[in-house]
Amino acid sequence: MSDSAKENQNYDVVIVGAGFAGLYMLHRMHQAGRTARVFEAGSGVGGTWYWNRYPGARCDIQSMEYSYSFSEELQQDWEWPEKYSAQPDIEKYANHVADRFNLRSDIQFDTRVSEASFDDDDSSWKIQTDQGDVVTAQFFIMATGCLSSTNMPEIEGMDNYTGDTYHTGQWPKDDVDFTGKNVAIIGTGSSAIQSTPVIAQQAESLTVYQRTPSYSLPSANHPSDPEYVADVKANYKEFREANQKMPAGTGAEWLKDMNEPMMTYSPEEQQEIMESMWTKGGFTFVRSFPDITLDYAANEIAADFVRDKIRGTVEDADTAELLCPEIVIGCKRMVIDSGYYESFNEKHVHLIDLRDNPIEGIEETGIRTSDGLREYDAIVYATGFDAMTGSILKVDIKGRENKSLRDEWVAGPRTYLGLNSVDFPNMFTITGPGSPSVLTNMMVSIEQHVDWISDCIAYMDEKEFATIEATQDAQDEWVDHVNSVADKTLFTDPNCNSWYLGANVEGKTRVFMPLPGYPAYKEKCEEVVANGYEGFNLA
Ligand code: N01
Repeated sequence: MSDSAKENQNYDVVIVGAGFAGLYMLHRMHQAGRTARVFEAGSGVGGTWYWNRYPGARCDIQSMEYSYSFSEELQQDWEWPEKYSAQPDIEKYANHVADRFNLRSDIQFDTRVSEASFDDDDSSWKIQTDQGDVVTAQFFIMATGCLSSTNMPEIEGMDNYTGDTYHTGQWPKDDVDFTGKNVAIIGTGSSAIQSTPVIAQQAESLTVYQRTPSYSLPSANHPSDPEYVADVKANYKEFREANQKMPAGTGAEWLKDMNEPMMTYSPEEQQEIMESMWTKGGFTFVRSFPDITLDYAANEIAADFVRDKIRGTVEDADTAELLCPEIVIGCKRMVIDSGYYESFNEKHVHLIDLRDNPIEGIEETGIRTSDGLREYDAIVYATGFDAMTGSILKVDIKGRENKSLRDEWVAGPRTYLGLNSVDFPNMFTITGPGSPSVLTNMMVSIEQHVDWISDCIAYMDEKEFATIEATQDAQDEWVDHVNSVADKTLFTDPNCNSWYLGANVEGKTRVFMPLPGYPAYKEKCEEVVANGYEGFNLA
């Protein structure tokens, strides 16, 4: 048992994770005068921004939006150096928040929650950690993040490799120096695309192993513009409110002049609009027209536009062609980059396309594909995450009558509002599957969920309810609702194996996990409360 381990300690609330969700949840519990304990596997706060410290890690939501709104003083005081924040600045912010709101003393670091079980007799949760803690709590809250359980592929022979091995999602805290090294990176999602140009600056050679090309959009990142920042800060409340009305809780500013569906414009006008959105940088491009992610014809025109940009950037025509994606644009999370395609114009950066030349195995010195062995000093796995459910199901969670959440979710997660599941009373998932979560600015969704849960706990206290639990009907209807909304989009295209669908993890059931459409979801949550927590049993 660790020095800090607790036995038989009882708390009002146990929170798993000290990322942005866990920190704000703890703050709300402090404000309400409740006892709370946070268990965090890392040695510091920040969650995904603690673990993903790979070279080039950067947020794809603008800094003025990717920050808490709950404290006017905090949002006025904090200065972001860049339009899109780099990982070190976001981690610094998380640490500032932890100190400013006196959160550290209730966070136990280097501690992973291993088991949690609901006791029907006294309506409480028993929580156990890998450090020997055994504590109880009335409420058990998973603030584990949507992208925190890394996905490490099983490739034959990988354990025999004698060089250095890294996963972007579990990057070491000590500086990694690739100077003079021959480096391989496996994967071409956001993490690989962000790290490629930065690793390429150091490494002797960098080889990118691509299985499915991604669509990447230029970030047009730049140092923060003081005039713009002053403007936002002068009207921060209105700025946040405007974003709350957006489908993804972000982008009110650049979408204020939203265009009509693509086909209402001439081909020349379509190109002009896309060019102007492309130049603005970031996700603006996918919002050039409201139907890009809804209509196959519009989608193909937008995809062609990006493919032409790739061909116009990458000098070697064969490499450019290999980098051009074929899938529906936007069915996987769009990537925002700073100089990814340009990297392939450097002589020491190479692309191996795995579609014609698959990996056969990893050997002591390198990676073997069908065309032979290439040797490396280091291999970087940028192979993503067991998203949305991975970290929740890593904990062995048992609800009423010893029912296992792993069993209940074997055919995909089943929740009501992404907040709670039948047979798991008083357990909440912050930005859980079935809520907009990863399809939004996460900060917006985190604050909305934490506020909802905090208000719910206060309500239960006031009315002297001991437990809250989704009803079977409400949960079944909600799961159907999430599926039917997703089916109206191109997210569920059968040729697209995204992590939204769990299709990137071998053996995981293919189900679309987040819910598109933040404002309608938020209204639904408010309506549920207004109707006395409709769809929940309060006992
Ligand atoms: O992971 P991914 P990620 N052999 O799953 C490949 C967020 N994020 O860490 O597509 C060979 O997107 C896999 O290939 P394929 C963001 O939401 C945000 O990059 O399955 N390749 C794919 O290319 C993002 O979407 C930020 O064919 C293998 C890659 O690995 C999410 O995190 C920054 C393989 C994994 O891509 C995940 O991004 C970074 C194998 N066996 C991340 N297994 C920002 O805020 C997997 N791959 C900007």
